[in-house]
Amino acid sequence: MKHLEKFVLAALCLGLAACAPAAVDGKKVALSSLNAFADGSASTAKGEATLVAQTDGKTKIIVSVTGLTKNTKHIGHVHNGACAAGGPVAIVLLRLESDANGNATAETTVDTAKLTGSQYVQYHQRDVGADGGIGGGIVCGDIK
Ligand SMILES: [Cu+2]
Repeated sequence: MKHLEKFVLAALCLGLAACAPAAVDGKKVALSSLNAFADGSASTAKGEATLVAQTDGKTKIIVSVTGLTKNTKHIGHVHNGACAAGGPVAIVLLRLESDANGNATAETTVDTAKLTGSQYVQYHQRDVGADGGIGGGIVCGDIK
């Protein structure tokens, strides 16, 4: 019985794009500059997000960004939709904290089932402030 259940599950996974680990594992998302930094200057941030399947079935999203203002904090999300059109938050990512050279990395382990449909990775002008504001996006990439 156990074997049959496993076989059925495997067969279902082969037929469904939503069986996500195989679908997103190894995917690389190019992150391009978007809009302006919090000080109003044009964003020079760019980088990459890499999606890596974990042994527990979750997915690690590894974000690496250069060109940030030094020593700044930025909250990020996976949003539903596309960079060009925007869309609601699907997953909150760990913040980027830039070093003295404007480089930052962040690794967030997420529920793979939440990575579905048209989505994009975006980081914002600021960390979440006392007013809850985070500003517009400064770097963005569609997950394709
Ligand atoms: Cu966001």
